[in-house]
Amino acid sequence: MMKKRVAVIGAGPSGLAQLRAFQSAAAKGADIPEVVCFERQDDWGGLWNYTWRTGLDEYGEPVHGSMYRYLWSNGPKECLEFADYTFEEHFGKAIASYPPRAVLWDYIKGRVEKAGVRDWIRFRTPVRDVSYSEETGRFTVRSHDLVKDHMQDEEFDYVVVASGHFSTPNVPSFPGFSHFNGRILHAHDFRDALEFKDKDILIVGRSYSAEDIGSQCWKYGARSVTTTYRSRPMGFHWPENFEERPLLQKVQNKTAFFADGSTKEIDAIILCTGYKHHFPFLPDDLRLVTANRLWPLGLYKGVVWERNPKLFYLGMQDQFYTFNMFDAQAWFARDVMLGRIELPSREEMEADSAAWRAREESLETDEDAIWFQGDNVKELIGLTDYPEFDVEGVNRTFMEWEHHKHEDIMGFRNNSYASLMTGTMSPAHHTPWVEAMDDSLEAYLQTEPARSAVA
Ligand code: FAD
Ligand code: NA7
Repeated sequence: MMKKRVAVIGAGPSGLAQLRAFQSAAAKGADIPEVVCFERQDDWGGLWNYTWRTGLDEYGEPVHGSMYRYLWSNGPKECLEFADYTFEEHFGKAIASYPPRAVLWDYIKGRVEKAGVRDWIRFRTPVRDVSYSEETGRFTVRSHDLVKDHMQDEEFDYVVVASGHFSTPNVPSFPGFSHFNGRILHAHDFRDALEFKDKDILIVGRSYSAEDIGSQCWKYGARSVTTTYRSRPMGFHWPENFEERPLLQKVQNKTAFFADGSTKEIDAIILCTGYKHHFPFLPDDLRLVTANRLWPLGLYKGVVWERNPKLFYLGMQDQFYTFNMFDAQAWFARDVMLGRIELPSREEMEADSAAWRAREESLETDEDAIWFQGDNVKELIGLTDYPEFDVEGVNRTFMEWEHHKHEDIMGFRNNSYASLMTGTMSPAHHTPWVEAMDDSLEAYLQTEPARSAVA
């Protein structure tokens, strides 16, 4: 019999979880399909693979990266730790709880380097089109080797979409934007807070990007940060030159007008208005259409495309949980593909999803949302051989994180938590976050603060 073939689209944390899931089954003696992972960028790690580029890349492809310099984890690393590859294993010691981007990228890479799956990935090869044939029961995947500038069609038995959903910006416009005398950009194109030093900046939005980019600009010396919300304020205890205002109505020259009648002079506007699920390579009947929410409809257990259960999506939910949730999903998808897990009928899958959706709609607080996502992760892990871990302990760590943010928004990253995988308490970081300007891996891992080269 011909070996089955699996296409994985994207080599970010989700796609890499899928590769690791198959490799770990093979290491335990399972006969696994041929796995081909297509990746548009020239390296792995998805959003964690930082690029200075914005707009189009050197091949004319949309730049995937939305991460920026000096980005530090916005949640405790203890909540995203892989159960099969701990931080202590990777770094050879316990490290502090809110690592900068380069440290997390290194950790993500460490597991897949150890697994030896880099050969499964075709870098610089975006997927252009996926179609399914009822006749053959297989998918045709069209990919574009950018380096050779060559398009190729190949057949696969399964397709796993792991292309991320924080890359195609949602970009509203406001009256007066086309005549504004300053820079307007979306968070997707934000790279370096120093650009806004000594400037009065306006941030549109009230979610993670607004909070973190606002905090970054403040940390790196913006004169003032004003955020504007359409639903409700973030409500943290902001420093003096950081404030929240109701929704922006218009800008005129350099003046911003808000819904409460107030105005503010501003130099630049950063739209932290979220992202769109964007799958230009998928036809209507295979394409997930959803807002950024905890339970998109159409995905059994959050993973299997109910309308064609040979198609899987990883990481498509709004995320409290990240890396270990992608693992839970990838192990589940793997076991469906290996025939270890039998799927119920489409009606039963839809009914199961409808029940999750009903619960999602009843969630009131972030705490409820965290328990909800935790329950999904726990259920998935129970169905596969992914190492069991204390999901409720992770939920509780998220609760502490929320509490620490409300206590001190510019200081929450100075806290430490215990690993739920090893039980080890993480050390405090050597430098408070507001003073830690060097975000390199080397600076983070040293045990003492760096001595300044200049007196
Ligand atoms: P991505 O990381 O987006 O990776 C998707 C990959 O698919 C990319 O490499 C891309 O090039 C590739 N791809 C896309 N389309 C194609 C195609 N057509 N063909 C081939 N390849 C394709 N999470 C945390 O846990 N902690 C944080 O601190 C944190 N901070 C964040 C900060 C920002 C600014 C953003 C945007 C997100 C942050 N996240 C954070 C959440 C982030 O979504 C996850 O950590 C994680 O990167 C998601 O992994 P993914 O593999 O699903 O998607
Ligand atoms: P999110 O979490 O999807 O949030 C999008 C925000 O944008 C949210 O506050 C929205 O307001 C706001 N928004 C969207 N459209 C508008 C308009 N037209 N006017 C005003 N405000 C608007 O995206 P983020 O980028 O913050 O976070 C994504 C990921 O990046 C996240 O996982 C992090 O880890 C990093 P609302 O709240 O609906 O009032």
